[in-house]
Amino acid sequence: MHTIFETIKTVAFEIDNAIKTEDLGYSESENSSGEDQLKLDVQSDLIIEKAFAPVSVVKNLVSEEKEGVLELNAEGKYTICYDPLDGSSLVDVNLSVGSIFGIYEGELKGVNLVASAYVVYGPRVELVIAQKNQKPMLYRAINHTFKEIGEISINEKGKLNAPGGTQQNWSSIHKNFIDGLFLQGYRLRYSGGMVPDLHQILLKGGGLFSYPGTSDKPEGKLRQLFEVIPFAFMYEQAGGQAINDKGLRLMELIPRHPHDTSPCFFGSNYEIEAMKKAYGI
Ligand code: FDP
Repeated sequence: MHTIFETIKTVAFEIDNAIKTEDLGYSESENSSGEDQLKLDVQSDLIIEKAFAPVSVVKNLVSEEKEGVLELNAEGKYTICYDPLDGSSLVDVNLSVGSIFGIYEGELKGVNLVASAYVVYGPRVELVIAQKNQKPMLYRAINHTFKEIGEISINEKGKLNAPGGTQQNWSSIHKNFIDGLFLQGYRLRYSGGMVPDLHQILLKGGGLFSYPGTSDKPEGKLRQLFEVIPFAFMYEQAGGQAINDKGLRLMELIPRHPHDTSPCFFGSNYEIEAMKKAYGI
């Protein structure tokens, strides 16, 4: 596992360098979810693929940018599911973006995730690694080395509210719930980048990030293997909760296809309990 984390540190610097120096145009291909691929997405994907190819414990790679599974080492133990550059459309307006990694052992489902990590490319580059029975650890890039900053713990109740999805397509239950949080004094914090938005809630002590099922996207937008399950693990390890709209722990999701999505709610205990009440689950 140590080699995997060290490789993530290396790719973080390479992707950060690509963000700061490369062309921001669109490539000629679409990704598996039918979105136009930015050149930076494709490049970040290649950086990760190249870096993991010689890592013998890695059996397979599954990328948000690719259809299917890429086999690396038949004898390897882990499959890494990753989103190389999440929120990449925010690069051209100079907002923060990120990379997300879920490390699975065995079949690709929530309960088989053994560790997760994400990198935030913002004014600073930060990395968070979560492992079993430990609080997530925050690292910050200083002089081209990741320095350990400290463990991340989420409070029982926070102050921030990050509601995803197009509001006109929300259910009335969801709208009432989100409005109710604002009426209690919660502040809106939503950039449109899942990594910085969830990172902010974790580091500011708590709150809620939601991406519900909507009338146009009943299964939500965020992908289970690359986005939802890795962050669910982070939030649970930090002392928070992560569930879907039926009250199922996101860690119990079993994707049928690598690109399956799920409605998702990540937060402190108070906000998740309030959500369960509002949804009647
Ligand atoms: P993006 O499409 O820019 O890659 O991964 C999907 C994602 O970004 C998340 O990072 C982000 O939280 C979400 O989509 C934003 O979606 P909405 O604009 O629909 O709120």
